Amino acid sequence: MPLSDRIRNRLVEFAAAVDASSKMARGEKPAGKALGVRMDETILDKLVHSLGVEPQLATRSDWLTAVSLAVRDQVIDRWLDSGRLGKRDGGKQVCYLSAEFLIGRLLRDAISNLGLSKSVEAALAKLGAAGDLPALAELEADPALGNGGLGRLAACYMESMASLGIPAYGYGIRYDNGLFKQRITDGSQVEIPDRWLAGGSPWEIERRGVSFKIGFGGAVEAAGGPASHAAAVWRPAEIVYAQAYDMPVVGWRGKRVNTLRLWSARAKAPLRLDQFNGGDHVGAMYNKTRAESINQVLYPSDATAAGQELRLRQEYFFTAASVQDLLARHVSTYKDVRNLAEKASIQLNDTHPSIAVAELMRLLMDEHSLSQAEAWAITQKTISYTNHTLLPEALESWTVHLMQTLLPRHMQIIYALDELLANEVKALPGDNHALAASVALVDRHGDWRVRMGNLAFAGSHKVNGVSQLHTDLMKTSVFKDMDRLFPGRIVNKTNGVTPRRWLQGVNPDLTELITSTIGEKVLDDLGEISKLKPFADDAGFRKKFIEVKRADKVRLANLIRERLDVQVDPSALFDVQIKRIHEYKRQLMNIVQTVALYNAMKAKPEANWAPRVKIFAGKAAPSYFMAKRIIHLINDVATTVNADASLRGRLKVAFLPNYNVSLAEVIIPAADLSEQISTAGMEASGTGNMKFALNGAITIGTLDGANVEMSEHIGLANMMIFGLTAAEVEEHRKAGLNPRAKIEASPSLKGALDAIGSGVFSGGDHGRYREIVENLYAHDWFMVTADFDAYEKAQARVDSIWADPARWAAMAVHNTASMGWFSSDRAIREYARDIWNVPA
Ligand code: 26Q
Repeated sequence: MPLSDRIRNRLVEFAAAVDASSKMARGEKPAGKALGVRMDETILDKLVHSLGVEPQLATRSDWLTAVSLAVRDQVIDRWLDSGRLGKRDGGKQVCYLSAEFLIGRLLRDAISNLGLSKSVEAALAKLGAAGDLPALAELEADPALGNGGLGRLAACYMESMASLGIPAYGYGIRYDNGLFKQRITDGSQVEIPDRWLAGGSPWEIERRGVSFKIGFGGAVEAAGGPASHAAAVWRPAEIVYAQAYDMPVVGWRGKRVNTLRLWSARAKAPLRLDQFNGGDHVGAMYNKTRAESINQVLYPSDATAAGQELRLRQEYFFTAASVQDLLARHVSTYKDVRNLAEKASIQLNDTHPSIAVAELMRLLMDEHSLSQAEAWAITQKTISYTNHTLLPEALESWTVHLMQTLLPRHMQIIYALDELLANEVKALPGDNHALAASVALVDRHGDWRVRMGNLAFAGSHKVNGVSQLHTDLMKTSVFKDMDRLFPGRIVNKTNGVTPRRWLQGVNPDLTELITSTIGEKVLDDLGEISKLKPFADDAGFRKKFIEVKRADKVRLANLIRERLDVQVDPSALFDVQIKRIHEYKRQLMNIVQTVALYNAMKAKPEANWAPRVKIFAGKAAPSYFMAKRIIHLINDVATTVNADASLRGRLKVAFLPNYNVSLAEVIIPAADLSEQISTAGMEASGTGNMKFALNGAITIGTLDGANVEMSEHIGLANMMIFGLTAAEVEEHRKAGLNPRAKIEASPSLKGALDAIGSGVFSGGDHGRYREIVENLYAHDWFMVTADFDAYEKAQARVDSIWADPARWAAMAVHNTASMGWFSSDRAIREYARDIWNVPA
């Protein structure tokens, strides 16, 4: 049969199949055998008719696009069904507003959640495509629309909401460039733009009909009317359009497909033709460039006034578009805004979207004529806020001057809310001057700033931390006074991770071993994984577990060889620290301990050293000097250590460049030891810690963030917990430290710092690490010196357990088996029950 006939037949078949699958999703039975969608024919159809490519001439990237489009068809059927279902049953929807979504590659996730793996693999084999599914999936760009844990959490939560059948929209910015691409040149980080959209993405759909006007600047006029209806007319000086792009979020077993809606900025008049024809070809496109600068990059540097303005423009741009979109959809269904809180929940992922509080107030008062009191009640019932960090430098605030210039109406509303708050404080008994100053939305010291954390807090009915310890600390530190004023508002929702991506997706062999041992139910309920616990004592099971780990380590060893030209032995202990580079995460303590180990090996070359590979990956914020120096140090140590033949390969150091979701997916399954060594009290939760343990790594860590709860589930005997507690860190800081005395008392630490400071790793350059070493002697805010000996002892304990492979394997199995509670499904059920009031 000629190709065109085959395709025509196939389209007829396909139409029937679409109808059938729609019926299935509606709970009706499909007619006949129509569900047998022929994947091979669809892929071929896409290749020829969507890409216009002869199959014989198709490149690997053409095949990838064709497969993605074929899978996308199946996604879209369920997507449309989910939309119809949502409209029909009138349930509540969740809007998750986040500056970051670290969604990772989408093809494999969609295929696996829809149960299409077998049919796609068979189709590719039949078509003789240029590569099998894993090879093609590797070519997909990784949308790095985020920088760390907060962004990845948003992606895990979107997936869990779809998997639990919760109608949800994720709202964010369609950054043209993801977080920068990291190159390592001469040991140092170099940032280059990450043009993830350059090849187009089959996973986004531009919604031409969904676009909102976003105003900036200008003036506010009173609208008249009674004082209780304090409406106003805002006449912005500048308008930018927010254009919607939708990406599907496919739930497990295709239960629901939700929408990730990302906004892209469009100028009102992108080309001034008169100016262009007048010869000013660049100036004619000024509006376009200015508007589109909004969605160029994530977290543009705020070192300049222009940078700060851009950041606030970004935040308002995506928040206003999202809130307007929600209201437009709500009003079109219910014709009234008064029941908004019964039909929608807005979750603020940190303070970046917290201007939503003022924007929702503005829309309810100025566009929908509600009184301030009515609007405030609805706003607080609708919004809730998640805090992800207590670091003072990450608490957002904008000067009143900037807010006034860019968002004059919002500034008015913030002052009005500030007054409401002040009145609530006044109503309390006693002298509350200090309380009033600390809960105020506007900090009246110095240059007068709007505190975005207080705005988010005041505008929410629930405010949550992301681990028990973090939540407790919120109540005693940043939000101590807010907690007094609004007791009960702060709740804990310990983070979780999606097992679909972080177990099934990254570790199909381990998944197969687990399901063949305890059954398939674990795929629908990670809680079932505890049934694996008895198998920690089963030598036969342990052997298989170790075989899977070994294969994952071989894969990582190959990647290290390809990327770094460094040979590592897959039977060595893989000791891994991958995360953003930050002083509080203490990569420095890890690399100093590595140097101490190196010194010890050199001093006693004949001792029985257990082979180790120290693996690092992570990006430093472009303006973070110390973090960049730490990257340089790790790479310098790697160069020296890896070239030292006297070690006989027993110590290797690898810094893998450009850490992102895809890299994490290869590294995590291959880890033996997971480094979670933050200064206690500083890591809000951590989520990498959960992914590692789930994949059978043992944690070396402090009692920080969710490590605390992990230790409760896993048991202290099966983790390497060390170091100061959060309370002890606080005491030490109050009492003042003597890091010099600590260093002098620890020959191992002193030796390592001497080596680093004297240029052993920097070709004799004494200056390169001066700041790092001097800072440890002088301040050591992050307690590297205070915790160093305890860390070294914990590492020695690691070595002694590693020396007994059966014991190590039993611990590893036990770790995997203890992670059921850390599923994002559990976390989302808690949000649904305690914050959103939606069924899950
Ligand atoms: C704020 C103001 C000015 C400039 C930047 C920022 C800013 C940007 C990003 C503040 C915070 C972030 C990101 C924070 C983040 O990723 N936090 C992580 O969130 C995870 C999910 O809850 C936790 O597991 C991690 O512990 C926490 O570090």
